Amino acid sequence: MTVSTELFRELTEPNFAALGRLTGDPAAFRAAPPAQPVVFRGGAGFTDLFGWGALDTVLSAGARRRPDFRVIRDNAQIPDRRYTRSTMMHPDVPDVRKTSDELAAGASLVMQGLQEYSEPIARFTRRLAHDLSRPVHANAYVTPPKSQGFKAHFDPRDSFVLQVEGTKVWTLREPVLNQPLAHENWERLQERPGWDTARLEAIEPWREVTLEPGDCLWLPRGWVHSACSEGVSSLHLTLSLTAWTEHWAVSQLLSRIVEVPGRAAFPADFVRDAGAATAAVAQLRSGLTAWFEETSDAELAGILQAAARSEFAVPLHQVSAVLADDALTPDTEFVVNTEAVLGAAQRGDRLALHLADRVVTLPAAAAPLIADLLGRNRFTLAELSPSVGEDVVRLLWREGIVATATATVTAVAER
Ligand SMILES: O=C(O)CCC(=O)C(=O)O
Repeated sequence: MTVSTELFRELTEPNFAALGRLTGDPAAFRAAPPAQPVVFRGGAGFTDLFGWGALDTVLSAGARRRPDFRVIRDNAQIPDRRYTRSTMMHPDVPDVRKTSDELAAGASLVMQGLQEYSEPIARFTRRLAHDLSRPVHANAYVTPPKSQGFKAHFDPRDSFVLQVEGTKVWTLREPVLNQPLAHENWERLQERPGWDTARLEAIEPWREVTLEPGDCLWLPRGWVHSACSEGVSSLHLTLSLTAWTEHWAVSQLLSRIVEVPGRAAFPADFVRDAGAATAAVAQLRSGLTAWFEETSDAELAGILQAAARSEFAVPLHQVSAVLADDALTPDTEFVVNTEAVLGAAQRGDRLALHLADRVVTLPAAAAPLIADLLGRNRFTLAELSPSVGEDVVRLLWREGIVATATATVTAVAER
């Protein structure tokens, strides 16, 4: 069986479950993300993702360790010992009492990489990543009243800022470095001779915006920003997106291809002798040019697609998919993690589903069934057509493409 283009589209098409919550027109946004900051207002709020209660839980009983969290004051990181304590297991868990004291004195708390340890955020960021075909990283920023954590700076990633609690006034300035690359991180640039952080504060603001709970600010990479809380404490989430830059593509190609010119050593003379260095570079250039000419576009594209997929978060697997295998009944409810499938291709009579961490293959004839399942939010075995083998559902369950509908999974999946 040949899988049709239409079926391939159905297997991988974004359903905009997450991007639709953040922006007005997710399809238009995906096709052409705005080049300037935009505020999307009037959402139903984000406390289902992370709020004061979730913060308390991860800080006090979440077994988090540095650098999952850090405390900032006046643009500088406070030494760890002022807000951490030791346990029998770890030397660097949050000391909630000390952290609270620092916050009361005007410091800000940043929870980093929440997509790794908060289930609602893990699910939402995976969906957003699928909607945009870009991996998503999540931080939470907690700021006491009338305070500011960071001075004006910019980030090398496009971000969504989700105001969860309180209000925050954002001062936005036009980029000083156009479309910064991942390594052109502001904290690193600060260390460059001649780089003056204060000059960012001196730039005339482009706009000042106040974010209220439920508002979402789109902040393209490079835009200079700083934010100040108002009369009450503020909690916001920043979801930042990987940029698939040409710079990224070139470095991936060079690092992933074994046949790329590069095994030969440069002559040691190149360090002190400009002529030897120039000759070595000429040889490298001709090797690289020949290599690029000999390698097909499709081959290079395949390498880049695989490289990109490996940067996405792996599907949220349920260990019960293996341990509770026998407990499956016709009425067991499953939710569908459409976002687990990042790509699909046909290989002979097999259908290959590309996940972040592996490729799952099924008979190509199963493509319509898989497309049908991925189009659902939830299902029970009893609802599926008798032609659907239970073994296929079990395989998808083990791979994290479907999950049994526990209370948390259901609550998040249905928003
Ligand atoms: O809240 C702040 O001080 C700055 C937050 C920030 O830079 C961000 O969310 O990207």
